[in-house]
Amino acid sequence: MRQNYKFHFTDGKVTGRIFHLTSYFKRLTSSIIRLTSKNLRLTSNITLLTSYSLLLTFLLSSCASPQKAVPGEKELIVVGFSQVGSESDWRNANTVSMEEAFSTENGYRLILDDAQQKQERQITAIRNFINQGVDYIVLAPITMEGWDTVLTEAKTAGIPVIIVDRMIDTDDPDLFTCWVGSDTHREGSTAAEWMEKNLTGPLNIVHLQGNIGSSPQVGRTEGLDEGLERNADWNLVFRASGDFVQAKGQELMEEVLRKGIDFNVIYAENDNMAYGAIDALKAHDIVPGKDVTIISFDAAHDALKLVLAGELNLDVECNPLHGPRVRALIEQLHSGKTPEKFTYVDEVYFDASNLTEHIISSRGY
Ligand code: GYE
Repeated sequence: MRQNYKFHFTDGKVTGRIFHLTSYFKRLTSSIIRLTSKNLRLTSNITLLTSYSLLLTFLLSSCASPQKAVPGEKELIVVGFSQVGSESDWRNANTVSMEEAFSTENGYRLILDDAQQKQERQITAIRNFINQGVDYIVLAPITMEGWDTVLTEAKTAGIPVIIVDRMIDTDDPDLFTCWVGSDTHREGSTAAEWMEKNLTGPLNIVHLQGNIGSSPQVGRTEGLDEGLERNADWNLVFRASGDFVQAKGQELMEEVLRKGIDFNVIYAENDNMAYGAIDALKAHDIVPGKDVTIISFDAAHDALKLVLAGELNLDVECNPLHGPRVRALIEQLHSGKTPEKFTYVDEVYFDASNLTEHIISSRGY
């Protein structure tokens, strides 16, 4: 098109043949035509320039953000996941599950942020996800309180938020789209009911708590507290937080032993703190599972082996394999459906009466 214009209007013969007028008019006409011709050339040059810059912009943008799909390629769904940290085996299994579920092969780009056990870092991570314009935000909240401001920002930006694993406490349920995780209060009640059925009092209980204010800590502590209320011969002899961390569980148990506290039950709010407590007991020639009843939560492979070995008496399941569950929720949202607001994972418990090698090897964590 551009070349045709050029040819037509710069051809003097065409101009001469059309206009047989006085020389004045001829000059006037040819000036007009020259002007028109210049304009058209200018226009065509602008068109050329625009095309070049469009091409350049396209090339530059495809270099700067390789994650963007090229025409014909399926666009990746971008998910920003704010993870609590790596405090336990449970947490690490959870991270792997999320990474596997949100792989590139599955059509996702996962931006994983490890908050290293700090709520401020989770809040910063969420703000970064908002600035990056991710498609979905997934949050495993370290504690229950303190999310309203940042989740309002996500809502204003129109980004759906899926809460996973732990629960948040908010007056506005519209601040998140949906939640999936465990009923940790139920887990605590399961443990307390098991103690009522299987142990004879008096019970002197050492209670190792998870990080204070997290929903698994709150739920599992409530379950025990209700058991304490129901049973006059249960005594709480020590209670402190080991933040779900093995080394801290061990330190707390050493403190109990150093102080000479009399106890016959350890209620550890996760497997890693139970491992730490068991190490401390063994170092003092106390036989775990026999001299002391040990109760734990999570039911990871290593802990279940301890149940089979008789060193751990009860392990209440808490399933960390949330990746496929969160992905299923996002798939529903992506196809315009409204998922259930709350999805609770079914969980069981393991003790010497129901556990086998086969069960351990068939489990995914
Ligand atoms: O029990 C513990 C982890 O939030 C349910 O966090 C999870 C808990 C789990 O560190 O091991």
